Amino acid sequence: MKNDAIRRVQDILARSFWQEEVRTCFALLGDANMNWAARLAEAGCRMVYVRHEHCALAAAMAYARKTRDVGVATVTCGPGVTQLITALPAAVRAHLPVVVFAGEAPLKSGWYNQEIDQAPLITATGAAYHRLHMPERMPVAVRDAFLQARRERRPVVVGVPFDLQARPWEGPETLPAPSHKLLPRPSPIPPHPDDVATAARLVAGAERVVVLAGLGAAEAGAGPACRALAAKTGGLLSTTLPARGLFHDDPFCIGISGSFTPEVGLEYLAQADLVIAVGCSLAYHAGGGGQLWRKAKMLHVDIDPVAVSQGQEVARNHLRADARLGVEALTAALPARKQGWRSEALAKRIRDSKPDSQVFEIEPGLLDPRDVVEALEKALPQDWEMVNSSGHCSWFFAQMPSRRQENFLTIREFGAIGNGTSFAMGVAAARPDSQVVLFDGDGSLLMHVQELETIKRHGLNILIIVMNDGAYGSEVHKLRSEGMPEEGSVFGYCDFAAVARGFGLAGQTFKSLDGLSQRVAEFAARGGAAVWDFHVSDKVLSPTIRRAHPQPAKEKSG
Ligand SMILES: Cc1ncc(C[n+]2csc(CCOP(=O)(O)OP(=O)(O)O)c2C)c(N)n1
Ligand SMILES: [Mg+2]
Repeated sequence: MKNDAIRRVQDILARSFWQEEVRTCFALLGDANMNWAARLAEAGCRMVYVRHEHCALAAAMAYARKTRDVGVATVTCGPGVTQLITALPAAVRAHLPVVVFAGEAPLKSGWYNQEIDQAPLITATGAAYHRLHMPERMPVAVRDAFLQARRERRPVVVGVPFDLQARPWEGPETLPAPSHKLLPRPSPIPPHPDDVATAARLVAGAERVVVLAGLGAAEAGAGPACRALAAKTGGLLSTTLPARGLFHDDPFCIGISGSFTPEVGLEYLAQADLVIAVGCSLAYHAGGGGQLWRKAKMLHVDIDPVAVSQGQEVARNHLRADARLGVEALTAALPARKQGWRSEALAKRIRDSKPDSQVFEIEPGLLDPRDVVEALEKALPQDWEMVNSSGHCSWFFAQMPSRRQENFLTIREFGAIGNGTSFAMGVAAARPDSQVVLFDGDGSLLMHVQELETIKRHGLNILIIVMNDGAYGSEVHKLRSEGMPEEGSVFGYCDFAAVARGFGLAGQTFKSLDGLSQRVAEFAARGGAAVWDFHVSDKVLSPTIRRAHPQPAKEKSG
């Protein structure tokens, strides 16, 4: 018998999420969430039914980043909740607003096999956990969960015992106003004039300025202001990895700053005497652990400027302001335009240099990952949504300087592999009319390869590019550098084209780059999903690995 004759708590809970304007939910069902999920789906919410709970949450994270709204996922109690633990820390550190509807074990039972104390598990990751144990208050509690997720830009998990969900609803009919109607308008904060004057003196005295923008700058629409500041100081431009592409067409952009800095960027950052970091958290990796700009003073322009970040002293000069307003005020306060270190020759150098010029001897029949990326950079249409994943190969995939920031997503704050497919699914759900292209490693893709089925079933437009070195590249290079056996890090070349076909997707193996543009054109005409497997040599080491893990003499090449 269908149990919808009487109104139940789960009806109101589903309505509460609908009231919060949830129109997409990433879900994996079980006893403790399926009745709620069925009602949300009935209300008209698009449900993306994934094959692992981690992927539901990770997809919701990418969805949140892409839509600048709250991402929503749902999991059952116990084993559904424990699967969230790898994704949550990344969501916390990346400041992603996500709400997860989780079931909880029934309160009425003295014993339940899926029972586990969920709150400490969730709060250990830095996420918030709300126990919803008072049915009449649940609509307000859901609203409050969304309020917290939005205000603190943080994941919030709501746990609702499933016996309570099934109770008849005895509360009021009207729901509270949705969270976004209650939040104060976050107007951009202007800088204090005294701080602008101090910062302007610092900038005026510098000769070699780099303006480094992070996601905060992108979100504040500070890109043009940063370009103007760099132009007035005769300075160069750079971005953090997540903000890659903010200056994609500027001849004085030296690329990403951080672990993935290209050759030319390393050279110029080392000469900089002032780095103006705008709307970025100055995380450990963004400054190469303090190694990238050793000679430079730091000016941090941010709504929350910091002196110390992730264990390092990062900035002694601060301008507290919205990124755009702060940079505009600073530029206006500078005396006159200077030449700085800009020149035609420098622009040409940036334009002509390869991200990494080291020479390696590689095996016949295998590709150089740098050539793969260069060819893809030329061949892939400019309006495709790009998603970068993890692993050693991410150094290479990061080198696509012509791509615009609006079409780029990467979330790496917990350093986990295995997220690429989920992030791509989140982007595909957020931009259903766009083609998404995911760049992933073979190990990372295999970690959640079951999601190829989700991609197929939901008809998501995702082209997966696998940089297949037949190995956990990050591990094999480190083991080799220590003269250790490679066991456990080298697996051989998994046949991803066949794997893709097994899931009903198109699959193709690339051992040569000939005809790549043609393949791209054919795929673009069709759209949809496919897996393209590029067999690359594991003899090509990224500059980051070469610096941190020098190889034994016999392994050295070039
Ligand atoms: C969840 C998780 N498990 C293990 C690791 C350790 N790890 C870092 S990179 C990597 C290898 C990834 O292999 P692949 O995706 O093929 O990329 P590659 O490094 O080969 O380019 C591993 C196992 C991790 N970062 N995250
Ligand atoms: Mg690999």
